[in-house]
Amino acid sequence: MAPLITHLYTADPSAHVFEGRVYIYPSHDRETDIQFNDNGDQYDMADYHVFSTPSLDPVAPVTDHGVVLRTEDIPWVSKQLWAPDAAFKDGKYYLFFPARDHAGVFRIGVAVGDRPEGPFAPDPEPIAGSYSIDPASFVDTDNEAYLYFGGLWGGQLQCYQKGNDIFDASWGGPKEPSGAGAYALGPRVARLTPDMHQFAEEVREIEILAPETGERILADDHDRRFFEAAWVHKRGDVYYFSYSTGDTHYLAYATGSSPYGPFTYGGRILEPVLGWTTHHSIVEFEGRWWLFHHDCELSGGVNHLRSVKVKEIFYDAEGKIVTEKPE
Ligand code: FUB
Repeated sequence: MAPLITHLYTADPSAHVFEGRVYIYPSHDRETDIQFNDNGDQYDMADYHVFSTPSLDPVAPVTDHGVVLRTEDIPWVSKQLWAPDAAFKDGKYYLFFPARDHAGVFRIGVAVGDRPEGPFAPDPEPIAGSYSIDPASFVDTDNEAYLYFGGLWGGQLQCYQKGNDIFDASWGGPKEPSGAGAYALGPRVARLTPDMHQFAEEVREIEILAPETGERILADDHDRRFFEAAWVHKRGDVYYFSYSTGDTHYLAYATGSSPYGPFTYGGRILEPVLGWTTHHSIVEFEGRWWLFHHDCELSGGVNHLRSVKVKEIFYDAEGKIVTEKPE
């Protein structure tokens, strides 16, 4: 399967259907001299482009709407514009993005625009109480909006084990809980205020349960534990929470009956692609379901130079997602 975008490296695609077109909000990967490490310092992105296409079958030429936000536009950001997402609510478009602040701590920002392709004007401060990476917004059918986030290792989620507002720098770097009986850290969620600029409540930890025990997935269960790349979609009354397992390189999902979870592990969506990271979104377009993801084929396997792809996904009669192989 060919990459959707070949004139730039793009990753972490968040896809949404706005005004009858599919809009893609990816990270913009770039070359760097920074030494590769497990903290992800080589993912040194500095701006965002927005892309769109009117058709997925076949994929019509993808339009690059150009740069919509850059590091120097955002007063609180020092570096690393990582995986973004977008939302539409009450006539406005919102771009959510993680980045390191001037103390080197990841926070999540919001920018607002009148059009899906931007431009987006950022708030001067990050969302109060936000931390870690990979924001994913979800506007429910009742028009309530939620922001999911979190990522291990370089994403710093493990630094908040003592509380939402306590950053423990001793857990910085490629670390996470482990050992007999230790539970995996859960992704985070908070309902957003009606204007989408702040959290409307205390950030909550989401539980992802093992179906065979009904208990939280264990920290050492790296094939199934949450690592990063949260995404939520709803099919009928079922909420699907999907994510990357990080160092085991799967896209996995869990299901529940509330946007807050708990979610019960359901299986894999995509087997490992070429490249260390895997990150995705799932969107319904013209009655079919599509998985946007990335791999490193275009760069010949360079982990931080990724390219966005799309493939159709399918559900079985019980609503389980059929596992796909990379193409
Ligand atoms: O693109 C930078 C980081 O790599 C993202 O935030 C993670 O999800 C991983 O894809």
